[in-house]
Amino acid sequence: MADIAAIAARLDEAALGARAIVQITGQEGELPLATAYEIQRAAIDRRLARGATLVGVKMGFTSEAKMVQMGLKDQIWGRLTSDMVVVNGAAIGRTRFIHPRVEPEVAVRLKAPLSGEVTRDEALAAVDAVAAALEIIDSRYENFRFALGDVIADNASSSAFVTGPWLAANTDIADVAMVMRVDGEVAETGTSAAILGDPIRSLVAAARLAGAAGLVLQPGWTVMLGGATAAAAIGDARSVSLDAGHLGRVGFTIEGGAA
Ligand code: OOG
Ligand code: MG
Repeated sequence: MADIAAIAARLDEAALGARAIVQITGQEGELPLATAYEIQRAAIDRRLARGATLVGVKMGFTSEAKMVQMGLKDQIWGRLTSDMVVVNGAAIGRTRFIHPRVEPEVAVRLKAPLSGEVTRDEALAAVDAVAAALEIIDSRYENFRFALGDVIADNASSSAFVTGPWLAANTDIADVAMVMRVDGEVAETGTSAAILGDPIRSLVAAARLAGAAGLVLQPGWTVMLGGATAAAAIGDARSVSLDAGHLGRVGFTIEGGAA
């Protein structure tokens, strides 16, 4: 039986100190997925106890490119907290990360609660606004290596996120061309259609998966629908930007650390 509180504390401290830990699977045997989600919640609860608030959820492994890159196929989800928010165009410190990677995504903001089995139309009706977004993932495990239970416990590797300008809910997000640049060089190109063939399906999945864990997606929350392409390593880069056609631009700069 895994010690949920102890593992949650280890993951929380790894994130706080930007220091990698060895993966849980192997050390403590297989991590059942339900236990992994309990660890995730316990680790995030520690953050909430320090004053952060829940601001949404993120989906993971919703595109083929991400499944292939990480060798895992099941959709996962994690929690977004207020201390993960990066303002579009802002500078972030390199030292808060271990080995950060960045992904081009689409985000939605909700105007109504959403939970459990919902139809595509019900999900759409709960959307207040849409935006292009970047997620910074930073696995707390050494070498960015993990089994499914590990990455779920580690809040689906999420570390920070940036949303571009919020646009009307009826803005087309189904097939938006995306060009992500790291230090001005094209790192990944793709389309939002890579997100489950239709990004709104990812919102339907978020309502179902979070609902199964007893979490109701709340009005005002952001839902990150998942990377449209493989993630790109940030390394010593100083800037990341995403051009997402009619969804506009989103980006951030990185300061401090090795360069
Ligand atoms: C897990 C997070 C996956 C996505 O957008 O697919 C994810 C990872 O790759 O470390 O955020
Ligand atoms: Mg992601």
